[in-house]
Amino acid sequence: MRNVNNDCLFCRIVTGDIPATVVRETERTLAFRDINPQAPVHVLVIPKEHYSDVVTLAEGDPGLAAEVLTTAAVVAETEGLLTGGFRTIFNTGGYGGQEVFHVHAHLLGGTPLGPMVA
Ligand code: D5M
Repeated sequence: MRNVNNDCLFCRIVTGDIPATVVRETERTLAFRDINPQAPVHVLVIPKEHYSDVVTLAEGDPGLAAEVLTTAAVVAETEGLLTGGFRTIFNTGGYGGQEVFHVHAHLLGGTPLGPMVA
């Protein structure tokens, strides 16, 4: 596999070195529950390859960026979020509040989330 960073927490989840509650796996993506959920459903969707953020992913492999979104959409359906709606967020960089520098989509739902606030 290209682009693996052994110092990266989420790369180590992909390899199985660190456990996670996986809800969906495809050839190139992984979806697992956030360890610190901010909503009744809080799933992180990542590409298995290491890209630090959504910008490097979109530039480096736009097809893989689309696969991350497709996996998020399928998980939204399997988690029962399509009726009520849900939120998908990519935190990017310091001002964006990104703490883990392996790109991940937050998929949040299961309750009314209200308007976005900074
Ligand atoms: O979000 C990083 C997210 O990663 C944050 O919501 C906690 C979550 N996290 C951190 N460690 C783990 C493990 N081991 N399993 C599952 N979820 C985890 P950010 O957008 O970078 O601020």
